[in-house]
Amino acid sequence: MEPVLVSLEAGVQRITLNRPEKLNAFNPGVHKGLADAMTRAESDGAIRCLLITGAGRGFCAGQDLGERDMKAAAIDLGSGLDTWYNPLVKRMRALPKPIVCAVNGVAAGAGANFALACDIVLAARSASFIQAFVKIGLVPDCGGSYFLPRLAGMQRAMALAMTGDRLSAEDAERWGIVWKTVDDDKLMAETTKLATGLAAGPTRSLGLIKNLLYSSSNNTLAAQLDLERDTQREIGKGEDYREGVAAFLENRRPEFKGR
Ligand code: T3D
Repeated sequence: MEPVLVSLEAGVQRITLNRPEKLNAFNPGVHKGLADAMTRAESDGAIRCLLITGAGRGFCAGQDLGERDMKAAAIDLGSGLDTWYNPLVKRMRALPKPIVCAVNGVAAGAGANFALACDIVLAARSASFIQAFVKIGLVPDCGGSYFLPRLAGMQRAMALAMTGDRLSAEDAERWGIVWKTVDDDKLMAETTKLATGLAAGPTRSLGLIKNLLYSSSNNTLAAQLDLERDTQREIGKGEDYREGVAAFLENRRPEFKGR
């Protein structure tokens, strides 16, 4: 069974974590499948949006805890982060295309933070988020210590990380950790609709919106205003801007080409 399923339809590259019997925990096969999917998303102009989800009842239970040699004299967890998790998160954030996530079930440890690395996150009502690291004597990774305080605020982030308590999808929505909670049986239809709409959108604008918003975390207002100006100057030279204005003036739907 392929550990990651990848398909392309209507400009949406769907990436499904596919180890349902292990709640889609990360192992080398999953990492390799994700890295390959990212390489394709980076280079293939036909891909204009990514949709990430999990097979079965879980989204992703984080690192496969059966994969480490716990009898080894020294275990270097940093090398797995250097090789797989950190490049993945950096590539997701740098990809100039939207990444939508459908959290279909429990998301724990690196699995929870992998979801938070996506640009727009929808969750099934029955899904939940667990910063499970502390339960096994570790600390949040896969970007969790960066995303959580920014999304939920320091107090909530600290409590989630220190207790490892389970957060329901509805509370995650209330706290701003996910965009929307939807009924389980509507999750895929709703996420696919969103992703398909984004894939038909002005892809360059969407990529630059992503860059602008993520850059704002580290910018002063003055620097951000400059970045907005430079970005608007650049995107204003594109075909999609002309098409958008023409469609408005002609009272029709725009046909964006992503250029
Ligand atoms: O090593 C490094 O590289 C360091 C990096 C670490 C990053 C991390 O992600 S650390 C955190 C790792 N994840 C966890 O600690 C979560 C472990 N899992 C759980 O706590 C629970 O499974 C859940 C709360 C997520 C779900 O509970 P529940 O009751 O719904 O399901 P379950 O029965 O526990 O799990 C179902 C099966 O999946 C079960 O297998 P079995 O008994 O049916 O054969 C279980 O062992 C397996 N499974 C779940 N999580 C993992 C896993 N197998 C391996 N690794 C897992 N992380």
